[in-house]
Amino acid sequence: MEQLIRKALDGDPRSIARLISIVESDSPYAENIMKTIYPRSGRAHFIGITGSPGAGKSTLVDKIIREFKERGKSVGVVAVDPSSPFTGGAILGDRLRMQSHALDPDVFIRSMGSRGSLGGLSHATYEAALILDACGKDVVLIETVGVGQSEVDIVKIADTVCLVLVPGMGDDIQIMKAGIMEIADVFVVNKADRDGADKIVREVNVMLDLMGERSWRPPIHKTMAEKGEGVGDAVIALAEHRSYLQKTEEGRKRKWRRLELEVEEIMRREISRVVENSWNERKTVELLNGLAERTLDPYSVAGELLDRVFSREA
Ligand SMILES: Nc1nc2c(ncn2[C@@H]2O[C@H](COP(=O)(O)OP(=O)(O)O)[C@@H](O)[C@H]2O)c(=O)[nH]1
Ligand SMILES: [Mg+2]
Repeated sequence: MEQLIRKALDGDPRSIARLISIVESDSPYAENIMKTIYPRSGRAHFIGITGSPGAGKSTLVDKIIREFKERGKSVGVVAVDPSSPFTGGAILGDRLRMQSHALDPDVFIRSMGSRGSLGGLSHATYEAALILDACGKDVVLIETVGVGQSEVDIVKIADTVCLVLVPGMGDDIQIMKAGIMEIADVFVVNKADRDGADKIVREVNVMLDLMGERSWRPPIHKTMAEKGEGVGDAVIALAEHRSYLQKTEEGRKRKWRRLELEVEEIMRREISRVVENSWNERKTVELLNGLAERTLDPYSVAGELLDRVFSREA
């Protein structure tokens, strides 16, 4: 294991892939891997790419990789694929759309299943990004499924959130979707070869006006991801947002909030695990019997179980 981690930290793609698989499988080694990796992380720019399915996120990621590479940056990608509800397997499409980098040792692309939870980002998504960071990637792109919670959750992981919109896809709905406008740091209006791109740009501008004065006004970039047009300017905007975060109080706060969330996420998982385990304990069964007979109430039972959780080893 130690050797595997060392090779990954040296940038060996196969070792990186193995580490991510181990973490993704919830193996008992995962915690140790993350503990060893963590001090080496914290350098990469995490960029979330979100937007409705079919908006062109994967196509765009492929071109964003190229732009960053031209600027001398190494890039890692974590693409969260929609899992098939039947097989749980990840769809290969995203890999195909990014295949122009398949043989490039400086680019690491990883697809992950979204594990049934509707578009949810699993903790493995974040951990994979941290591994890529520790293993020397300058930029980590995280492509979400673009439905449900993952769209909003990306803000918990990414330094910079890029929201991809397209003409002719129920524009108003895309834009008005609760909470989405607020988390976007850079807007991309993709498929600008189609009619209606300028209309979306205007609508987003109106929305941004309504949201009032902010020290970072998210820029809006039109792209044609298939041809790669406009992507260079969008990438400049992504990099500028990062510089902005590094210089400002808002950036400092956001970083702090992310540290809190990292710990919170692990605490929640640990508490869930303890709660789950407690159902089989004799003491719990006794307490639940008390409930059934109405000699106890659920508040007292929960209180007693929580006391046990918090006095655990410690
Ligand atoms: N017309 C047009 N089609 C595009 C453009 N960018 C991507 N597409 C197409 O849109 C479809 C969905 O793209 P994909 O990258 O898989 O979208 P994702 O689901 O958001 O990752 C594919 O058929 C792409 O070839 C573009 O700029 N113009
Ligand atoms: Mg995709």
